[in-house]
Amino acid sequence: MGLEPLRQLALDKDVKQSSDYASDGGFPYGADKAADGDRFNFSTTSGKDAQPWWQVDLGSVADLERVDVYNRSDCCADRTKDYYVLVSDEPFTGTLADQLTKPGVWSHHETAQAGGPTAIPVAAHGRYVRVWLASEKPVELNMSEVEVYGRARS
Ligand SMILES: [Ca+2]
Repeated sequence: MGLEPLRQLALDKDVKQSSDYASDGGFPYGADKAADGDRFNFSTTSGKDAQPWWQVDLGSVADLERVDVYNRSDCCADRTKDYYVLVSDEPFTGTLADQLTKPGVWSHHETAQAGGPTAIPVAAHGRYVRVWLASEKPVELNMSEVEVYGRARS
């Protein structure tokens, strides 16, 4: 039995974010914009919540190797810094602090501003991947894409 191939598992999967940025003329900055394969659009939270987050449900548990976080590239990249990437088999519940002490939750803290991309090595299995800003002050979380590389379990 060989290894399953390494794939980008987040594309077009179920996503959500802690809040949505309201704008005139429709809603162009939904959570789906960070998992649609287009690095020129972006997702944005409302800017009114502290510790905003974005997450993807991969649909099933996979063995993960890397998460690539692509920051928004046209503006406002300084918002996406000092963040955690979390991986879990189970849905996330509670606060960021709760998750960081919860058994079975893998986490990585990245202090630097996200790049294009920032590649985060992951050594964990999981179904849910969340990017969570640590900021206690309300701020927008904006990202152009989050790519999750791993191997499906056969
Ligand atoms: Ca995108």
